[in-house]
Formats: sequence, structure tokens, C-alpha cells
Amino acid sequence: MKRYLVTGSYGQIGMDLIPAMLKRYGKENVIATGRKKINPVFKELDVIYRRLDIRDQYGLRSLLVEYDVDVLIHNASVLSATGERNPQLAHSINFEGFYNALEATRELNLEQLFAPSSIAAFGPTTPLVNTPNTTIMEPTSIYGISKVYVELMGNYYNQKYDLNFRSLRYPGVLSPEEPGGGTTDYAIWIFYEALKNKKYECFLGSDVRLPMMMMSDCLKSTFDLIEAPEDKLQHRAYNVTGMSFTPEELANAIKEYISDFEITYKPDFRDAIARSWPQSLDDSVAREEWGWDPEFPFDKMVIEMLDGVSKKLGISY
Ligand code: AKB
Repeated sequence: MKRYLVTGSYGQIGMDLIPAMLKRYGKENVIATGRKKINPVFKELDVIYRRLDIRDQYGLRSLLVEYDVDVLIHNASVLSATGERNPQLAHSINFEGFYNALEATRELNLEQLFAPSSIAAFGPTTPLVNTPNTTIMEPTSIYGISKVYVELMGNYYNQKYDLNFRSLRYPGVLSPEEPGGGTTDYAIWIFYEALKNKKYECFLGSDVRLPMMMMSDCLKSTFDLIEAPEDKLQHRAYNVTGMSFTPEELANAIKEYISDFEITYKPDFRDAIARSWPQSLDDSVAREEWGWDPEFPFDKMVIEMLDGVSKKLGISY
């Protein structure tokens, strides 16, 4: 069995990824890391957890050696909205942090480095409908620029050093877990506010269409790519998606279950970020090369989110 180390493990994705990895790979083979103290969920699961700031290259290397790690899953990243509020922080965590992960993988000869990219790697000059896997990438957010860096450097190390770098361009990822600092986060907060207050003021305009996927599909795509045989891969970064919708379409779907729910719109700087991103993705390359096949359609997502968030809040609907 291989050993896995995950950075940024208490982020929205990590909170579901770590429990799924424990089941899949065994408790002794998963090392969760993050800047903060261990959270109660990981404590309860008895996760091996070590504190690590990804900018600390020596700290990262010593953990990789101590636990004899084979695969590094580098999730630590400042997301799009937080990045625009603090570009210097985003630069140090996203650029330096990824470089440390890349160099540690090379120097210690690890078997694989997986680091997510995002729809944010695209920009206003990209064809935004059914965006192809290979196309123009000129993002305008610091977060998007950092994701292009991740992809280009990962490709470069793959070609120059034969480093096994793999990446997925995640769309907005939906789960009842509270998100942190993204532009697609509205699609989670809307469920919290609909259930608590029956109203939500959206920071995007009503018509901003964005690609999204349910967390279970996000984890499925991640495991499928990490475990895919190398000879199937002709790319290092892949578009993946589950669905696309606008705030208005999501609000209408929620109204079918909470009839007095009201949405209002007060677009802020995140609206401009969202409008520079794809509305939908062509993920046929992932489908062809390693069999990507999402399971969660829009209607099922709405029910799953209402059930999950209401359970978290202890509110019925
Ligand atoms: C964000 O909104 O910043 C992220 C992303 C699309 O990468 N959820």
C-alpha cells in the first residue's frame, strides 16, 4: 500500500477527502497536514495529523521523509476571492507553496504529485461556453494566474525530470461543508441562508452561469486520476465538470422545496471574477483518457445539499 500526504487538509475538499482516503487506503497510509490545529472531525477519526505551513520547505521535506510518503496531494491554496483581497498572501502560498511541493517531489523522487487546478485558470479571452481542454489561458485573478503556474510548472517538471504530475481543473465544488474564500461559494451559502432565514443576498448577478460538481464527483475524479495507469494519460491537467447553472436557476430549484425563499442580487468584485470564467466545460478528454463519468445531476444535488445543510444546522424544511 502506498503512503499519501495531503496539504491544506482542513479546507472544504480536505474535510471530505481525508475521511474518504482513510477508508480507501487505510488510516496508517494517510497523513493530513495543515497550518491550523487539528480539527475535532479529524481527532474523532484518529487521523495522523501534522501541522505544516506549505511555505516551510524543510518542514515539508522532513514530513515526507519521516512518513516515507509515495504520493503528495497538494491542496493548500488561497482561493479566488481571498486572493483578490490579499494578492501577496495568495502569491506566497500558491506560488512558493506549489514550488516547494514540486521540488520536494523531485528531490525525494516521490511516485506522484497531484495538485488541483481550477476553472479560474481560464480568463476572458478563453472560449467560455463548452471550454475545451486545450485553449487560451489568460486569467485575470491572482488565483487563476497561480493555477496556470501550477499547470505549466507541473508540465515542465514532467518533461524535464519525468516527474509524475497530475492535475484536475475543478469547477465549483458543492458540499454541506462551509467553504472558504471562493467565488463559487455562493452556491453553498445560498442553502445555509435559505434554510436559516428564507432569504439570500447573492454576490453574483442572477445570470452568471458557472460549472460545478458535487463533492462525491470531485472525490471520484480525484481518485480516478491519481490511480489511472500512466500509459493512459496524454495530458497532465484535465477539465472535469458535473453541471452548470446560474444563481437564478439554483434559487428557483430551492423554491420548489422552500416556497417562501427569496433571493436578491448585490453583485460585488466576485461577479467580475465569475464572468471571466467558463460557463461550461468540455470534459471529453478526461472521459476518453481515463474514463471520467460524473454521477451527480443538478436535481439530485439540490436535494442532497438541502438534506446535508439542514442536518448540519439541525433545521428541517
Ligand atoms: C473559487 O471559487 O475560487 C474556487 C474555484 C472555482 O477554484 N471554488
